[in-house]
Amino acid sequence: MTEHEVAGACPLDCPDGCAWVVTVRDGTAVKLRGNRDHPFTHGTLCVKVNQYLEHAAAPDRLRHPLRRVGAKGEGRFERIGWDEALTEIAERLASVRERWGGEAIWPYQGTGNLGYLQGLQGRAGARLWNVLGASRHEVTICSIAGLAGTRYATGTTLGIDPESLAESKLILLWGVNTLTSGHHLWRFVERARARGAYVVAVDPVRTRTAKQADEHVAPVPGTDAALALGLLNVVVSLGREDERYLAGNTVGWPEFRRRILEFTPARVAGITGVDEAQLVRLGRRLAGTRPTAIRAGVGVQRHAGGGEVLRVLACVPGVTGDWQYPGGGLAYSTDGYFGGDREALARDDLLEAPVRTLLMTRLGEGLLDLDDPPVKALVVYAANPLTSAPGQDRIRRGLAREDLFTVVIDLFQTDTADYADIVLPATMQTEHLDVHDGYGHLYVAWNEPAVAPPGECLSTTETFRRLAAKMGLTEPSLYDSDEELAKQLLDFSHPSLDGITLDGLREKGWARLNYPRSFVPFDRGFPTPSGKLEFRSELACRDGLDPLAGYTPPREHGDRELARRFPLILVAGASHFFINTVFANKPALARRAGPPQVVLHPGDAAGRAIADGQVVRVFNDRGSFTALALVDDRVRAGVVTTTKGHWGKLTGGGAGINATVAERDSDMGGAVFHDNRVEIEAADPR
Ligand SMILES: Nc1nc2c(c(=O)[nH]1)N[C@H]1C(S)=C(S)[C@@H](COP(=O)(O)OP(=O)(O)OC[C@H]3O[C@@H](n4cnc5c(=O)[nH]c(N)nc54)[C@H](O)[C@@H]3O)O[C@H]1N2
Ligand SMILES: Nc1nc2c(c(=O)[nH]1)N[C@H]1C(S)=C(S)[C@@H](COP(=O)(O)OP(=O)(O)OC[C@H]3O[C@@H](n4cnc5c(=O)[nH]c(N)nc54)[C@H](O)[C@@H]3O)O[C@H]1N2
Ligand code: SF4
Ligand SMILES: [Mo]
Repeated sequence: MTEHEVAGACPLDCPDGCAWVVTVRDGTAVKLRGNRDHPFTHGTLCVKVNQYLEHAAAPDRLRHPLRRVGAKGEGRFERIGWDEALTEIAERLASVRERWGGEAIWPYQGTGNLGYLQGLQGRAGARLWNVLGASRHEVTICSIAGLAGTRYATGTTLGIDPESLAESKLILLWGVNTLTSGHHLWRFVERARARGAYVVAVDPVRTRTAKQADEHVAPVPGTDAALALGLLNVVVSLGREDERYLAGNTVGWPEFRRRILEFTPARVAGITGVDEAQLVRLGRRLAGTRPTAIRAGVGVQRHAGGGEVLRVLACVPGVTGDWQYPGGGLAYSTDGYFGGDREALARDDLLEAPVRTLLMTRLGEGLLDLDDPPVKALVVYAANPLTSAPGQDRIRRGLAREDLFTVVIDLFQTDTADYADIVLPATMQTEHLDVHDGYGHLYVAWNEPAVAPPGECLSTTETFRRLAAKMGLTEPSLYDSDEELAKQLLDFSHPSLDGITLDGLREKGWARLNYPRSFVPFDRGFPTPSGKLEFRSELACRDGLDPLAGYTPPREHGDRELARRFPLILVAGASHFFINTVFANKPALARRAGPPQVVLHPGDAAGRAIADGQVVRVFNDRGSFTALALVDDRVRAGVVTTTKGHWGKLTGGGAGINATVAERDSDMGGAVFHDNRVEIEAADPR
């Protein structure tokens, strides 16, 4: 018997970017645990990834290429060889390109793997798509409105090191369900608490996280910017703005101050539904507590005014002066602290001419409404858009198009894969090489392959190398090995990698990026055009937005006619047991998650004669899905909640939450998952 340990990292779309250690016995991975030495992972993974090895060995794992034999969506496939599969894909892509041009190909990459080589961070496959002149795919599904919003204010998407929350005295967990969606941060929250910090959860739902906070503030969805301006109103009324910081470090304060004064506590209570006394109390706490940190999640920016929310939240520490203290400021994303050379991987210089950009959240539109050229070939990888993207009914119609050639590269036969012409089996993280950072911490990780892939699974890099060869492409960089790619990415001359070596990283599995332990990101100014925090932004003005940070109401919330027909606002965040749609087919986790549920306030349930545990239909003009009613006051009247992730084909009926979500952008792009009015009725008992 031989046994050894291999260092790796979790590839999933999670801020925690855990470093792990795999125990391999006689060529089989037998144990997976969090890396104990890693300051953020700290020896633990999560309820989902604790089952990763079982998931990798699951009987329903894709192990061979498949060709569809039934109708699109029916799910009937036959096994074929790699050579046959790649020959067919190469021929179809070539003929689409010849007849319609490269832009008729849509490479639709999702968030299933965040790796720089195999996944999203390095835009795996981009070299091939650039050589073919395919449409550019923009990943608008997750966080981009918030990233754009912070950028107008601070000039960057980077905020504070989340670990510095340990030094905070007031922590506002704003639209983030930390204990479910990235629980490793909680240790730092608890550390701050042990030193007297006060923790507030701002969420329309009393989540697992809100229950553990010292206080829960529950605004009506989409009204957070008004809430933040209301809190600042209290700060300013008390004269507790940091005048010295404002004078030296910000632009547009007099105008922003006037705007803040418009958001009186009484008015804000009316907009947000938050009790005026609670708002004033929290405003006073904010006025008197330094440092205050805001940890914002993606939930706050999935509304018509979502970008503005993050813009205002980035302005709050400018008014209080918190940006100058360790443990003060805003943490939204750390993506970008790692100075790896992404461009060296994606090689956009290989594009012969500019191409159009297609948005991940507009798949229905792309498949149904687009011409010049229409999308004729769709290559979906590490994505399950039929379940995860807005406008499910339209996506389904688009995927069913007989003239569309669809390839799905995945680990499992997902809802989306049922519509593929060819399905290709991908490797999982223990089976391929990769490099990772995290969007909730400042570490880089190396993932060494630990075991051989099952069946005929191939890594994403290898799949694209073989496809390029089949297509007879001569661009040499299409054939770079994984190790060469890793070296191109890891440009050790970048200051963030100072002191890190390839051998060191590979040996230990992770390294802290070269930033001090406790640091203030903008102590030498902000990377805005003015070099200061911009309450007023010329760039925003140029982009057709309000030059001044402010409040944009959610679109469906305020629509009276819509409110009459669809009185309930639906928010659907992370499930504790799945990550997006990953693990929803894992029996042990699916059992723990239970069937899709929708939580209604007792008043809303009574008014509709809906009992706890009853099967209900959730619907609007766009579509419907069924779920079990859970009657509970964790939501206020008028707000209902469910979780994302369930596969339609496993939970009956085929439809999910995104059947009700509009294919519409927020103010700064990205989906409006929670700006969604619905009605609920008891499902037909027959
Ligand atoms: N277990 C698990 N972990 C995950 C994921 C998962 O699916 N499951 N998904 C991963 C991914 S892809 C991401 S992007 C992150 C996301 O992690 P989070 O940022 O935590 O995102 P969500 O759970 O989508 O939403 C967070 C909270 O926002 C609330 N919310 C909705 N609308 C509003 C609003 O208008 N205002 C306020 N204040 N709150 C609002 C929701 O009720 C929810 O509790 O988590 C990652 N981690
Ligand atoms: N209603 C509603 N919808 C939402 C959200 C919400 O809050 N509410 N959240 C949104 C968010 S935050 C996100 S990020 C998106 C996610 O949407 P998507 O990016 O479509 O992610 P998933 O649906 O999880 O699909 C990921 C797929 O990748 C596969 N996979 C994993 N690793 C690999 C690999 O190495 N190679 C290949 N080829 N495949 C792999 C998995 O098996 C899975 O099928 O969903 C969004 N959808
Ligand atoms: S999903 Fe998140 S918490 Fe779980 S192992 Fe992966 S990075 Fe860690
Ligand atoms: Mo996400």
